[in-house]
Amino acid sequence: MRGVYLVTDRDLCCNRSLLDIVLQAVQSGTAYVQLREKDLSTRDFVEEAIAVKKLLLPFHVPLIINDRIDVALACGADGAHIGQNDMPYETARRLMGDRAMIGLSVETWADVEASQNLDVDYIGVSPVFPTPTKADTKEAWGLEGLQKIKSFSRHPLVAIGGINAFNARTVVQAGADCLAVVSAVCSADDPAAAVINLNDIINSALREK
Ligand code: TZP
Ligand code: MG
Repeated sequence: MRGVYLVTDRDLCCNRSLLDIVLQAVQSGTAYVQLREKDLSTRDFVEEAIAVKKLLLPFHVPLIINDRIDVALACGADGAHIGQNDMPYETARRLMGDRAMIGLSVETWADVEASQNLDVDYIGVSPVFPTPTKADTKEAWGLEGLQKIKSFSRHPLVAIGGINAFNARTVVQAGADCLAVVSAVCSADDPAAAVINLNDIINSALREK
């Protein structure tokens, strides 16, 4: 895994259409899109997910659904992202099949250790920095925590939480394979330019490694 991983938040799109932000993001090189809806009805979530899947298809960008395996199956998503209180990994894998991409958030060292016994496709290091976007996070890992996970984990690392163009370079240097962002793209004046800039930072940090 590598690149910009967009996690959506309709409330942070500054009254712009979520689909339009996603389109701009993938046109500018976003590698993964995670649809994250905490308040939509199941019907509206499925409808939106089908529309986003259709939008992503020509770009070959995988669609990952947050929390909801039922929605992921209903829209033909490429994967799902689960947290520690969501459906257990084994159940999600059984329902979604071997080819699905399944990511798991790790919030504590015990989570990191437990994840090594699971064939997840990546772990989401959550949160790297404190962020106003998600209220109920545990203590931030910081760059030191991220480094420690990198040296221990067999899984690719998707870093999330407070990541932006100012700190992206240090997050890649600390071991993130992929940078997951919400506000840095959803709330950007120019979401397309934000993605291009983040990709430039990621690529130059990786070249120096
Ligand atoms: N999970 C951990 S932090 C977070 C999620 C969904 C929100 C990250 O948002 P932002 O705006 O990129 O800090
Ligand atoms: Mg969750």
